[in-house]
Amino acid sequence: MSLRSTPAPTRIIDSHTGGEPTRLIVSGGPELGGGTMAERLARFRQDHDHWRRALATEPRGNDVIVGGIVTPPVLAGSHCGVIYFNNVGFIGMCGHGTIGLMATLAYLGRVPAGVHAIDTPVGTVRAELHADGGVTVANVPAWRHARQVAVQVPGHGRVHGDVAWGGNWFFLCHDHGLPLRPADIPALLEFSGRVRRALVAAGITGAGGREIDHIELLGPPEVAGHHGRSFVLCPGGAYDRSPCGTGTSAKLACLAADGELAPGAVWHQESVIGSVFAARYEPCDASAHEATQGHAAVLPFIHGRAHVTLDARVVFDPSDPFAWGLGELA
Ligand code: PYC
Repeated sequence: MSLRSTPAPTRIIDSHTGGEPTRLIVSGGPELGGGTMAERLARFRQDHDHWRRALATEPRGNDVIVGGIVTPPVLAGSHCGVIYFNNVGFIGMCGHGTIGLMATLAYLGRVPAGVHAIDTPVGTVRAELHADGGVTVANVPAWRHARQVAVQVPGHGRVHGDVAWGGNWFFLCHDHGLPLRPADIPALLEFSGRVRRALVAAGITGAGGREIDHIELLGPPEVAGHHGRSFVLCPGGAYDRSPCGTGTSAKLACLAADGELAPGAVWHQESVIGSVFAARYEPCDASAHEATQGHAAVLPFIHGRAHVTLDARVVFDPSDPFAWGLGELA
């Protein structure tokens, strides 16, 4: 175990989007340098992972938090960049986190209402801050990679799911047979964990062999007028309290591919705790189709609302053996 020197003052702002927390470093934090967002992410992962552990693992953080660092923009015209992380690593995009980012930037007085471009390691997204505090994220293009892939889940039997990209890789499963209610969350965590391990064991991946690190169980909505409900298992073993922005984007791609939702039609997606995103899509142009290896892609729009819950300075006590997270001991 090594105690690190005390870093420059670091300010974090927490928010939640439909119950799912986001913790953003808005000043201080690791120095990631310039280059593309992918290069900054590589530097973060290689040289500054202790910052991720300090903020997103115990004792300061927990398994549910999605952390992020706000960086200078890469593209001319973008407002900023952001790199998202969690208790086990980094994620490409985060829909609820980007809604939280806009609420945080508004709280700081850094953005007026309007559309702002945000650079991420998987592409530039556009987030519109509305006058009422709501946010609509125009995500990276989403597409379905494979339809109704069968996987044998130990202790459960065979289930099927679509493999789709919505800024992260998802396995979207309907025929799980489980109710998606808060009382069932322990069983849903257990089952979705088994699905994830079964996909790895069966060698089922996203495009280019990328690991499918989010499992999305789908079912009917609880509220009249809504269209679907989901339970999403995140990479670190926690479930998403929000309907999951990237997961809803993946769902839109599947609906579009099956001809079950027209461009512009609104889909209300409930989370397992009942929070809601309003989602729609536009078809993507031909260049996006090339990037998706020939699969038709859609441009998802995810609307939700975040609330700031904490504005704090991070303290690193030099005598605290766990100042950089429990993982420092590993
Ligand atoms: O909203 O995209 C999302 C997300 C990913 C992981 C947790 N939330």
